[in-house]
Parts: sequence; C-alpha cells; structure tokens
Amino acid sequence: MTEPAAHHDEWVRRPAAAEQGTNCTAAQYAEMYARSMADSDGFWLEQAQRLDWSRQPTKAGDWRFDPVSIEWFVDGALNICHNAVDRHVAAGNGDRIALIFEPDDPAGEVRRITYADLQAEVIRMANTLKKMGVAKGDRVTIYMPMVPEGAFAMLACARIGAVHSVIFGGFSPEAIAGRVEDCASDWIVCADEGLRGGKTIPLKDNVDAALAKASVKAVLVVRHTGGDVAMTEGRDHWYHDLSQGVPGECPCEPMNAEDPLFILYTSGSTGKPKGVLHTTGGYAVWVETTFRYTFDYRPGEVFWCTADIGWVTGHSYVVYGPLQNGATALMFEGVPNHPDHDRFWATVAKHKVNIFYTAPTAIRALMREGAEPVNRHDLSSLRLLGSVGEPINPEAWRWYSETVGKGALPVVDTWWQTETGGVMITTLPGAHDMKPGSAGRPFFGISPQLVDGDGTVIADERTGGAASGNLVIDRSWPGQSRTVYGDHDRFVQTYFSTYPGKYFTGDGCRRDADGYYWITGRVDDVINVSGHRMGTAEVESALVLHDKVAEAAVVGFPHDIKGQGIYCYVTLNAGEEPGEELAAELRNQVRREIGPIASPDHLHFTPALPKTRSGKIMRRILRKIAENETGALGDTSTLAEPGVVDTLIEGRLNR
Ligand code: 6R9
Repeated sequence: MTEPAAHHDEWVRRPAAAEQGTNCTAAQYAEMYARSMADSDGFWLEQAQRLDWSRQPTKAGDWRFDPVSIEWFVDGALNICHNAVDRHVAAGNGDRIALIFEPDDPAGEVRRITYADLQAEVIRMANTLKKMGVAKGDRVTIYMPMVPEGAFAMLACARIGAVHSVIFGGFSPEAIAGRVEDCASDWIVCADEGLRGGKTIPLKDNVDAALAKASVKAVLVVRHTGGDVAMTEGRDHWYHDLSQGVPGECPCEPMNAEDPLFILYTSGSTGKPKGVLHTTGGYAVWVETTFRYTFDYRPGEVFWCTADIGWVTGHSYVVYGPLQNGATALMFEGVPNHPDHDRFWATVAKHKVNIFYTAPTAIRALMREGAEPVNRHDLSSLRLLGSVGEPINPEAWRWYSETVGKGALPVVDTWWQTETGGVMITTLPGAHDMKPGSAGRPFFGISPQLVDGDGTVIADERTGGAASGNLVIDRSWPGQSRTVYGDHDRFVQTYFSTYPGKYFTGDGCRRDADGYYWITGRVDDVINVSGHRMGTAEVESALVLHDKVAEAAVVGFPHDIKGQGIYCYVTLNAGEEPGEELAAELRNQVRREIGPIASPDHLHFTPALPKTRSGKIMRRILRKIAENETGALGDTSTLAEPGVVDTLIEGRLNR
C-alpha cells in the first residue's frame, strides 16, 4: 500500500506514579512479550494458573489458520462463574464489593453487591433458569438494561453451562427476532422496562413484538421500573415469583475449555449480523489477563467501564474481566448527559472511581461542554483513564488526559474487537510512554502485521519498521472467537480468506518506527457510529424494504461527535416523489428494523447511483461526496454514466 504519511506524533511520558507498584514495568513487558512469542504454551499455561480449573490443562494453544481450527487449553475444565464469583467467597473475600450499581436517576438507590451477595443472587437466577427448563448447552437470550440482574443472568448461564446471547437494549423487535431465530434460543431473560436519561425503554413490549415473529418456550421478566407490561400466560414468568423457593445451592457445571460460553451478534460488511462465538477456557484466561495488565489493577480499586453489557466491552470489562480479578466494578444505568453534562464526573466523585474506561464518542461530546462540568467535582480518586471503540483523535485524547486526568494519569487507548474477546493493542500504564491517537503496542501473545493488498507483509514485530497497510494477526491468542454460530464457512470466509493463513481484522493501520500502531479505521463496508459497529449493507436492506425505494447505498461520513455518521443515498421507484414525509418514513423504517442507533443522519434522494459498467455501485465516489470532498473524486472513467456524479454533487446536502 502507501508509504506512511508524514506525521507529527508527540510522546507523552508515562507518569512516574504509574511506574510505582506497577505489575508490569518496561523491562517486564519486553521480557514477557518475548516469552509469549517464543514459548506461547509455557507463557499461557502460566497465566492460566491464576484461575481455578477443575481439570488442569496440560497444553495451551492448538490451532491453525489454514484450514481454520482454533482450540486453547483443550484438555482443561473450569467454570468461569466459579472463577468470577465463588472462588473469591471461598478465599474469604465475600465481603468485598463486586458490583456498585449507579441508577439512571442520581437520587435513586445505589446498590452495593458484595461477592457473597453476588454468589447468592447468581445461584437464585441459575436455579430459576433451571426451574424454567434451561439446560446445559441451551442458548439463552438476555435483553436487559444496565442493572445488576443483567450480570446475574450472564453469570447464571455460565454457571449452569447455558450459552448466553446478550442483545443490546437499543435493538429493535426485528433485530431480537432475527437473533433469537439464528441461534434457536428457546429462552429470553428481560426486564419490564429500561431507563436511560429519564426515558423508559419498553424492553418487554419489544420482546412481545419480537415473539410475534419468533417463538420461545419461556420469558423470564425481571421487575425493574414497575411499569405495566403484558404477561402471556404459560410463557412469561416474573422473576420475583418464579424464583420463590428455589434452592440456595447450585453447583458450577464443570465445562470443557472449548465448550461455548456466549454468542454475541456483531455487524459485518455483508448480510445479517454474525453470531460471534466465544468458548470458556481461552476467553476466561484472556479477559482475566488483559484486565489485570491493561488497567494495572490493584486490589480494592473501583473500576468503571461505561459500556453496556450488550456489547463485547461490557462482557469483558464490566463482567468477566473485573470479577475474575476480584475487582469492584461500577455498573451505570444512565447516559453521560443526564441530568447534566457532569454526570460521569459526579459519578466518579460519588463512588471514588479509580479507573475509568469509556469511548471517544462520549469524550468528544463531553469535551464540547468544556472544563466547567468536569471541574465541579473532585476527581482525585482517578488513577488511570482508558478509551475503546474507535480511533481517538489526538485533540480528544489531550482533553481527556489534561482536563479529566489533570495531566497526571496514564491513558490507555485499547484497540480490540468483538472477535478478539479482549484488548489486543494498548500501552501498558507502567511500561509505556504514550502517543495521543495511537493505541500503542501489542499485548502479550499478539503478533500484528501490516500487509499490502496482495498479502505481502510490509511491517511486523520481527522486521520492525514503519508502514501502512491492512491489519492482520498471524497467530492465535486465547480470547479469539472460534466460529460464527451455525456458520463456520462464514467465519472462515470473513476472517481468513482475504489473507490465507492470517486473521484479517478489517481495520487499516499504520505502524511507526517506534513500533506504535495507529488504527486508521475500517477498510471494509463497516462503519463505526458512536463506537457501534454497523454494516452499511444492513442499513441498505432496511431502506429497500420500503415499497417506494428502488435502491439504496449507505456510507459513513466524518461526524464531530459520533466519529462517523450514516449517509444514505436512495433512489425511488418510477413515479415516486421524494419529500420530508418519505424521509421520516425511511428513518422510522431503519429504526424499526435495526434500532435507534442506526438512524440515518442524512437521506439523499437521487435519480441514480454511480455504477461501473458491470453494475457495481462505486462507493468510493459516494464516500467522497458524503465527505464533501468533491474535488478529489479520483478516477471516474469506469463509470457507466459519468453524468450521475454531477447530479449527485448538485443534490449534495448543504452541510
Ligand atoms: C471493542 C470493540 C471493533 C472495531 C475495530 C475498530 C474499532 C475499537 C479501537 C478501535 C481504533 C481503538 N476500534 N477500539 N479503533 N482504536 N482503540 O469496540 O469491539 O464493537 O467489535 O468494534 O472498533 O475498527 O475493528 P467492536
């Protein structure tokens, strides 16, 4: 690909305080990273020792990428719920706080759940699931707000060996139905309603609407807001009723390391969302280890990851990572700007949060409000800041570091994906200096490479050097997804066919001469809207369902707050007229099919789309027009009808 662009990256020295008492100095990182490459088995079997296994593994990785087959710790057996909950109680730490719940309404009731409480709650949920008929291997759909019962449900599934599939509360009934059907899930756990920024989210109503299209055996409903919801006799059960009288004990099912733990649906460049499957042993070791080192976690500290449990970040760093480390994790139900723009900072001060992990889109939105809301609060408890979900622009990084961190805290910019299970590229707080905008260095066991269009390696850890290209990973790691649920061919096709023998991330990246990686964003038809992955094809499918729409093409465009916004080009059937009313219908159509997070920012009605002679839509041109870069359209000679471009530019929305 291209030569690395000239850049002016700036070093930010790691604070001296971050080196004191760190679990990983620069020298230790170098030594541990080298060992993780040279003796992967020895390294990972050793990391795995921090967990309890009912059968010790004797081998770590057993994998190949061509043909694709991935196993880790395959002869080991363990239960991740035991590791996240029971063993801390057994070790005498039952009084430690596992979860702090901060409700949407700041005047509402804070819940502090100790590890002993958590054990009791998870057992109650697990036995209730069993009473409903859930058995080992069954898929259980969880559609919950950010309340502790969401975590209880995940852990309860893990405890009894059921496979959870958490669906973000912002997804629509259509999306629920599709996911329930895709993994043949017979069970749903939901709440009556969710609360976000003072608004109620009709979770149970959405489930009811979904179940007009898909069917399940039973729905377990947790009462949260107390709102009025319909209960279908014989199918729906209130948790507080059904859990009456369940036994107070429930053994953790010993799981083989490669038994499935969860499915999480994520968008790709084609087709409907994929059910990314993670298994038990490798994921457990990966999130325990990445949590411990990325955040340099110290016992007693309060860790706050603002992600929803409906995303992988919530799975790995609200639930499984912190709890396996015996940490105290804050669960926040609300949003950053309710009741005011200081909510994050008020919450940090209220609960004396030590480690704060959020997304660039939130940082950018809060940056707009200036320093005043931040300075209203005493943030002296903070020791470390983290970012995840999309590239963080250096300006936002600096604001985060200086205004929130008072220039005194390490900032970790963690690059990873649903498919990677946990953090892959980051600086480690006590080991690395930082560069605003760069994720940093590979985590232990991670071997990133930059390849050109032909798959030739142009920079990696062995050769060193600076280059830009597509980011691939050339060896497996414990937290790697094993397959797409029910469609292994799609797994192979999506991740291993572009560059045979390597895992293709879908991201572009630059490696600089210091070995720091700079993620430049997706190189496929996936866009990242407020840190949420969205396939442009999904939005297009939703648009063309409207009977007035002939064709749709969706691209991302730079958006100040969201990172990327959704720009939709739409052509209409003959005789149909564009207008505000139709635009509103189309927006609603997308919200109904996917959810509010996929709402188009711009609808651009056009008589035609630019196509090649073979009929391929030229998205490159559409992207440029959406970006207002109409002077740099590049080669348009392969267009079937070059005039289309002028029409598009004329019709371009004034932004
Ligand atoms: C954890 C998560 C994955 C995609 C990924 C990349 C982008 C995530 C990033 C980042 C730059 C970071 N991404 N973290 N880009 N710097 N620190 O977000 O998973 O929802 O699957 O999204 O997000 O493009 O490929 P997921």
